[in-house]
Amino acid sequence: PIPATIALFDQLGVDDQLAYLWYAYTEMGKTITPAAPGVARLQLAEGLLNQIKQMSQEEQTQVMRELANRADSPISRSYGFFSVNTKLAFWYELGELMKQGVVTPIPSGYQMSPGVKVVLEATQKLDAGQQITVLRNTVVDMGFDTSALGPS
Ligand code: 45D
Repeated sequence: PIPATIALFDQLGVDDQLAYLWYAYTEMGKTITPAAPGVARLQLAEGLLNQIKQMSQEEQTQVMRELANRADSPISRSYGFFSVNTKLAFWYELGELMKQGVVTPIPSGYQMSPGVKVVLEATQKLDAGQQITVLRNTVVDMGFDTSALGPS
């Protein structure tokens, strides 16, 4: 069930992937204790989060799209160096910042696409540990992996 769920996620477009993460985050917010993402991990991501906080709303959305898109950008490269749990903690914190209104929220009136619904429902059928595995897999490949460039 885990690989199948990840395969469904991989078929989503960039905005649908972001929407999926958002709804997974709002669902999991009830089960993940705020302590879980770990203050230590967030320190590693703090520079990036601070840069994002200072951007315009359009730029914030753009950065999140670039991460999901694996685009080659400075922020995407920095993200690429994070460990998988730091990547999760980073997204978790972005979710918190969106809730606080510091980072631009999901557009009002947004309706999730059928594709997002399918992946969310598949995720909800998994147990908590499996859900985290799915989420690890969704965020690990985001950002730009400089090792893919090979030796220079
Ligand atoms: O449709 O350290 C647009 C543990 C327009 C423990 C949009 C853990 C179009 C160890 C504006 C683009 C393993 C528990 C949409 C950690 C459109 C540890 C916007 C795990 C929708 C860390 C979309 C922690 C946007 C876990 C802006 C499991 C979407 C953390 C933004 C999980 C989505 C965190 C965001 C998750 C989603 C965070 C910010 C799933 C955040 C998700």
